[in-house]
Amino acid sequence: MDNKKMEIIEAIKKYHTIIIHRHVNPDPDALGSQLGLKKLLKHSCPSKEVYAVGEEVDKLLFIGDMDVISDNKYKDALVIVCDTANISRISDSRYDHGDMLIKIDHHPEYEQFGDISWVDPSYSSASEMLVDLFLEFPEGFIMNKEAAKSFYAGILSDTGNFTNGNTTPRTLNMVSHLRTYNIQPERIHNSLNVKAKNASRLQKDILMSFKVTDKGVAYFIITDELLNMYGVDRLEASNLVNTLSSVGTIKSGLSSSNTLLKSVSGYVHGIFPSHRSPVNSMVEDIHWLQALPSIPGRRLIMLSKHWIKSAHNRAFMT
Ligand SMILES: [Mn+2]
Repeated sequence: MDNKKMEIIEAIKKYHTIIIHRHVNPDPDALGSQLGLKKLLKHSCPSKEVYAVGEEVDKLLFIGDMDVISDNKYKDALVIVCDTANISRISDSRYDHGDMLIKIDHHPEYEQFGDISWVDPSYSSASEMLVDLFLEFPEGFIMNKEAAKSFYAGILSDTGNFTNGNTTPRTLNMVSHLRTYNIQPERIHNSLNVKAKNASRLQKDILMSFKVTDKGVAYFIITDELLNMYGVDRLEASNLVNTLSSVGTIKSGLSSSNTLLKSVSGYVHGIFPSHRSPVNSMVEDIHWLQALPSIPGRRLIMLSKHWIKSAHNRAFMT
């Protein structure tokens, strides 16, 4: 039995008030892990006070909404931060006002924080970590349909609908378990993948105008001007990140890839699937694209340079 998992379970059992945070600009895994955890704990331990805090994203409200809580709730509380590699990206700065802090994350360790830190990049998503955690402790923790839906949304999104290389047999086992709660995968998929009219038009522009480097990397730069022109916001644009993933004829061998660059909101996913290393030093300038070694199948969308810069300033990639 993994010690960290045991320590986390003990802490959850011990505290009456549990406040769950995740990263700013939340994606479906940030919200899915945060809200899945909240729903599972509320279902399993109804006497506990469990809260999820942070900004809300209209498009992802189907996963659940946030709690607005006063500062004094943090007194003697356990705070759990999901899916967040570094402190500056935690949504709601009160994360350190509790009595104990736990980090649960699947990104490569960038900044250690928390009294307990469970970081394991072998998981596809923070949602998968939590499903795995509670499956190991069935005596105190019970999944329900609502929690399963949240976790499913997180896993679906972070695995690119189970097409990325981070989809392991364990991932599918977790999903298989979640499916027994009568969730409706098609509804979750549709909710995650619905695109507004303007985003669809931008996507068409990407497909018509993407460029390819001499290393065989397909990319497209979305500038702020382009966003304004199409009337698309950053979150909507971030959902287009897989647009070039089906471009298979740029160079032979491209079809085997699962790599992509997701730079909106400071994310870069899976550029180096074998190392999973942070690429912070590489995003200073657009020219790094030219310097990338030729890895069969790499494709990416680059989004506004401004975001790449801010990702660099945060000096970490997820
Ligand atoms: Mn994640």
